[in-house]
Amino acid sequence: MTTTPKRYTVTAALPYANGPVHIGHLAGVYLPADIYVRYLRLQGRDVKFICGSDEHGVPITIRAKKEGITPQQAVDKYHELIKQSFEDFRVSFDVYDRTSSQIHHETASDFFKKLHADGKFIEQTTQQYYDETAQQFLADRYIVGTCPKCGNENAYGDQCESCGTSLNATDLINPKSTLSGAVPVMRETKHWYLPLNEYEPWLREWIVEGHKGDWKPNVYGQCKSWIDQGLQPRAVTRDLDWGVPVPVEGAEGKVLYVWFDAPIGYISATKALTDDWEKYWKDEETKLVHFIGKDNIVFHCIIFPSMLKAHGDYILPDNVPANEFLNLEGDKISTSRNWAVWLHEFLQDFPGKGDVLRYTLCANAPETKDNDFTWKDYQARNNNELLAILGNFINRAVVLTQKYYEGAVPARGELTDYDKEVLGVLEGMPMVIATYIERYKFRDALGELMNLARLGNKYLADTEPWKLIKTDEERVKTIMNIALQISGSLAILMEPFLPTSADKLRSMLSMNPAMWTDAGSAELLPAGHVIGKPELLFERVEDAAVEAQVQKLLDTKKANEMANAVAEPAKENISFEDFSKMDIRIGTIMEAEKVAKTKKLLKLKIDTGIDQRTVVSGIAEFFNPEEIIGQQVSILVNLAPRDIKGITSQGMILMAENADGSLAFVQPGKQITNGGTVS
Ligand code: B3M
Ligand code: ZN
Repeated sequence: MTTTPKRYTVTAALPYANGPVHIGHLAGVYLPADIYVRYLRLQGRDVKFICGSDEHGVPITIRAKKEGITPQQAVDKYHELIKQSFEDFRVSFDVYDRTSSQIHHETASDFFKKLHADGKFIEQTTQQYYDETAQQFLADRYIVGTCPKCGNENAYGDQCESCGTSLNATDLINPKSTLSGAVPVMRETKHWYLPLNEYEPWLREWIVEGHKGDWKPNVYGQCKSWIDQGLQPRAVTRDLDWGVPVPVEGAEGKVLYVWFDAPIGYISATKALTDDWEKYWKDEETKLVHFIGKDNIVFHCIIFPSMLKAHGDYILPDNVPANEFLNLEGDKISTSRNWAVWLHEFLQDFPGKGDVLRYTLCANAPETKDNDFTWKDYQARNNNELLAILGNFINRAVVLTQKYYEGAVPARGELTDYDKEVLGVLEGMPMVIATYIERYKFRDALGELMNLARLGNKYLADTEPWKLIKTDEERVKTIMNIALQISGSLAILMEPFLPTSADKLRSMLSMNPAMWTDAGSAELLPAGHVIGKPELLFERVEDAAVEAQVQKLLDTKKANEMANAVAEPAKENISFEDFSKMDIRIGTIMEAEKVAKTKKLLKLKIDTGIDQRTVVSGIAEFFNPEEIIGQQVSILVNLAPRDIKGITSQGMILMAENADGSLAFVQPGKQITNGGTVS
């Protein structure tokens, strides 16, 4: 579409209601979508921003089982949590619905019925894994086994998370049901398939020919490779008891495949929003844009469009600007490993700082490749950019206006070449930023916004009104007028990116609601307009705050290591005679001191009941000498003496090693007389 479309339908992927949302979701999908929509609204375009919770499918049933609750209870809990996080981060959906709603069940059901009645499906009976203990067919995610590619023993029936290979359940070596642990058997089951192969020529024409150079290279490339590999019929039903029941005869116990019903959720949510929904889905003059993460590309570019095409009444997406993934401190974000910054937790730790996270995530968005979020970068973006550039400029402009003119915008006098140059850049800025946004280049758009703030800063630094005020009051009026026009434009142009700060700035400048095209004007804040009092837009992020977050992640890493620790295999058998050669006693530590010039060694004096003797032990990294005096320990007393750093060590203290490498004494469960034997 080259001309301005009549209206827009913008969707953001429906998050599974099986857990809270994290920074990866925000950076990849919801933030770019929100920036785009807020921008369109400022342009006065007719737009509906659609989202909701994806409440069906195996991810939900797995989660519910894990928490010991019903699927309905699980989706109720996470739907609310997710919805709240989006509100808190000011993601401005027109509707946030859910796929367990009545209206969605009807819409999805009707969609299936129409395709069924029109003969768009093929029916096929196949053999599928069945768990005889749990008495149910096993979805791919309910089967684990050894990955044929990399040997990972915990690969799922659809994918190995270790090497990333996508799998069929039948590829797994030694498959096991995660429901009961049973070895699954094969059973016959009937399903409905969408023959994607029949849509191949059309998909090739529509995407490979039609959207070349228009869709993002990562999206286009993935689609092309799917199509080039040849498409197969795809089952759109499942043997599962959670979801939209398959609305035809002979389908008892079967539901629609979650990837069949979920995208229809966009349509149902629009219905829930407005009676006028049809024009947002059926009028060719509507531009449909899907914001998603890269793992959803095939569903939004191949499968859903084929469904829409099969149905016949609907428009197709104009673009699917999918993003790559965001990593966290160098590691893949993972819900199961709790390796994430959860949105609701972020706001508990940084109340009112939603914009700072929005800024960091947009400035570092994974638009063309996977990117990494680090707390150091978060701090630097806040302190060196938001605070030092944007906040500083606004603060100077507002404070000086209050100081010199009691808040009234002064009139401009004669313009220098420099003034004209600055006003020229200002005038062009809305267009520059708009062009980037319309091409889904949100990082670049934000970069230009900051360039405008940089320009404002430089203009004040170069012209130094605070010095000039003593010698040339007239000139200062012009300078401050220009600085205020830049400030006003910033308030408008930053709204898509930093909505809360934009609200603050607009109220600081006492501005009326304005449109995108009002920005850039040299008359935005007319002479005589009275602005409000200065307020700080941003605050410094201190070292301690980000260090605490890094520590939280280190704790998570440690907890994961402990949870995943596998005990070493047992050593070879020994005889009782071998064992009884060891003379192990209980003794008490009498003295302890560090061995000079070493990191790990402590010199201990132990009362073994037999004697008092010296033992050198490599435990200094885990114990302070003062703290262990008086403690009872187990000591092997007949180990041949050894010289360690010039000290003769007589015996060895028994230690237990934790999965993280930390050490603990092997101690008696109650006080034992020194010299008591351990056997
Ligand atoms: N719930 C998958 C995901 O959250 C899925 C998206 C549905 S969009 C129609 O990645
Ligand atoms: Zn693998």
